[in-house]
Amino acid sequence: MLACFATASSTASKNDLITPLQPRSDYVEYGDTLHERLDNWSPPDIDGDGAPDFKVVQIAGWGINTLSSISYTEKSREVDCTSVDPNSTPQTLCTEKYLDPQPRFTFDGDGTVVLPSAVAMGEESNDEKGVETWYVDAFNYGESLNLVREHAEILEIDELRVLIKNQITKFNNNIEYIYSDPSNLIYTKPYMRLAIHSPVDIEVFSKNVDRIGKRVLLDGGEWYDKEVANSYYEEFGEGKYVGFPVNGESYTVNLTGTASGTFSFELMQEENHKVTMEKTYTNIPVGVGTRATLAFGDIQDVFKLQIDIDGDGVVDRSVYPDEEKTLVTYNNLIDELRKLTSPLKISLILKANLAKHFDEKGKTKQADLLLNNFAKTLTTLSSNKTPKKWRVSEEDAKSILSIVSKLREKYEY
Ligand SMILES: [Ca+2]
Ligand SMILES: [Ca+2]
Repeated sequence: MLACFATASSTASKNDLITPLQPRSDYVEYGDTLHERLDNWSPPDIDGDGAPDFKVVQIAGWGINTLSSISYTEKSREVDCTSVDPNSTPQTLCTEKYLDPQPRFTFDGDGTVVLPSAVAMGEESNDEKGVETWYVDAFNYGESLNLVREHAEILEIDELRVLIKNQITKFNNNIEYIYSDPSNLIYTKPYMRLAIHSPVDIEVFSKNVDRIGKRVLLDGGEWYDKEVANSYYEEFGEGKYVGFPVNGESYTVNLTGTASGTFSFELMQEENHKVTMEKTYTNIPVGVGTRATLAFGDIQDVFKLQIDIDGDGVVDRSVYPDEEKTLVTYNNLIDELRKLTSPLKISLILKANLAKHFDEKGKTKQADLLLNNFAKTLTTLSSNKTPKKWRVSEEDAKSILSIVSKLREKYEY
């Protein structure tokens, strides 16, 4: 690993992940020399009998999300044109390219130290070198006791203290959560990672109202709530990052606007160390006090972000992930309508076709008004007041209305 240090002339702050810094060559050399010494170190053989005179025990914590790297990708966002070019018309939107530093988290760590560093003297116990290696499964420990034991708190794990006692008393027995073979370290349940880019605050609540998010303390300091076992909350540059095990539980994500602009929001679900689902919401307009909520339980859920633009408690619009927006077309709507059994579907198909025609001609306002009228008609048709032979089932109406709201979404900008 290469450590970077600012040159004396650099003014970049430690939170600035964008400005490249010039590494100081003397520090790099110092690091190289130190690492070479550490790599070649082995427990000394004082009496010269060829065997080391004391034993080294390495203990590594595993299962706590640990920052392992930062990857940089070019992204674009919509901003007020005046921030790109001061001479342009205010309150028009321009596309700005920016560098997005995405932190990568790994379960192979204790929240601070990644596994390869913790077991740098060898991944397995090595009698010849006098090195013994043990792994503490802080993930499953945390899950069963519903608490978080990170790097600094690792000695709070009772089982680990038993291991240390056994080392001193030379007593051997199997201890729960403690392994000498790293292949025992596994998690197979779905894990969710969220990333959001300013100007938005994010907090997540579990069904039991356990919170993950930032809290500002009375003295102005900050505290990160991680009340869900094996969850994390981190901030890097402009981004805020949250992770938690899904475990079939339902979660609510609350977003609160802190300035006006647009934000992007990404969800990623992993299972067995593989990404099984990704959803992205880009360029969502936001203002101070705008609130957005997303409720979900598992992969099958519809990822509808409900937005209360003015923060008055009434949802003003719904936003679907980018992938779903592009998938929904007027033809999908018409196909669904054709499947209905109600003879009144003819009038719905006519309206849908007319709205499609307006859409193709770029008359988005007319298309939007017509879809609004369509939605009202459909709601009436699905109500109990409509005679049964003409009625559209509540279930059909719900799925058609969700297509309509996805189609209308693009007219709201
Ligand atoms: Ca010796
Ligand atoms: Ca509202």
